[in-house]
Amino acid sequence: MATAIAHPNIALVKYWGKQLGPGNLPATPSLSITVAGLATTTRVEAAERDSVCINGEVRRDTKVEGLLGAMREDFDLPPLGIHTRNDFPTGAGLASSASGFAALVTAIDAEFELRLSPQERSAWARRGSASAARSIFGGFATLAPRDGHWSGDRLLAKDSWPLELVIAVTDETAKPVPSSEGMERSRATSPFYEAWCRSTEADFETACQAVTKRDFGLLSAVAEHSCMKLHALMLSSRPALLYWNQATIAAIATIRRLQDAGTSVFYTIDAGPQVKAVCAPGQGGGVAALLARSPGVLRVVRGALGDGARLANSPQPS
Ligand code: 2P0
Repeated sequence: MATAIAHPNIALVKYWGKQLGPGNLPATPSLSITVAGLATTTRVEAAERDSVCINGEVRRDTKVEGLLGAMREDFDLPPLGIHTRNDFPTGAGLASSASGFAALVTAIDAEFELRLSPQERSAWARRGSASAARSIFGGFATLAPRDGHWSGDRLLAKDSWPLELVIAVTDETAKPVPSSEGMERSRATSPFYEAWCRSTEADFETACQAVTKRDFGLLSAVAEHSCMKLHALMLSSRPALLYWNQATIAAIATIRRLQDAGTSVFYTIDAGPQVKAVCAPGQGGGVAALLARSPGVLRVVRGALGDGARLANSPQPS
């Protein structure tokens, strides 16, 4: 049996919306940071029938079933017993599906000696959950069209720009509307959807330049803009998607106060009420202390940039 570890990632230029047709292809390019400090560990083994056990609970998981069905068209895989554990809340806007599918594909690759390249593992992980394509890679990762097809790639190694992260957890329960359903709702109903897709391509180019140049001010501006546009898109869907709570808004205000005081920090928020503060190297301690006292914050989790998905006993992260 093979055991793999993967971390969630946090998008700084967001993915929200799929292309019509097969392959789970996003409608927009995205850029993320992979986050150490939160992890999914997944073990796979040949079994009598397929089964999925998440945090000790046996579940039916249609996304896992879809991925295994697609992989079996290309590879001779036996029925699989899949055991996965998250050391953070599942389905609460902390990207558990990203780390989950990155770990699952990495474990399957090792157990059945498929000899997939990181890009191939990323493409399979994308079939399970598009954001998972980015968690194959450590540091700064992208999922974007390249040479005529969609590809996950590493943009910059984690040690080249060791940003810090503080996650303000404001609600540990699972989100009311899953991301796949929410983004389809936005595609089908928001009058802003086309503008979102168009403008995200420009945001992606700007953010890639900001990361390459390690320009924190430019990255802050484009990442906060992408985040706010995502939530405007969600709010303009029918029925409206509102993932925030009062503590989310209070945490944004706390981060704005820090910015006004000269701290290099910006916020981003996904399909959930947690606020993620991205900090320049050395700024995480002060940001964590203030966010921990922000009204309604249950706890803060500090993180650094993490490695890509890898085997549990592998000394060399990919
Ligand atoms: C992202 N999110 O780029 C965006 C920002 C949430 C908000 O990717 O349908 O779980 O499995 O491909 O990847 C969440 O969506 O969706 C997500 P599927 P996924 O991180």
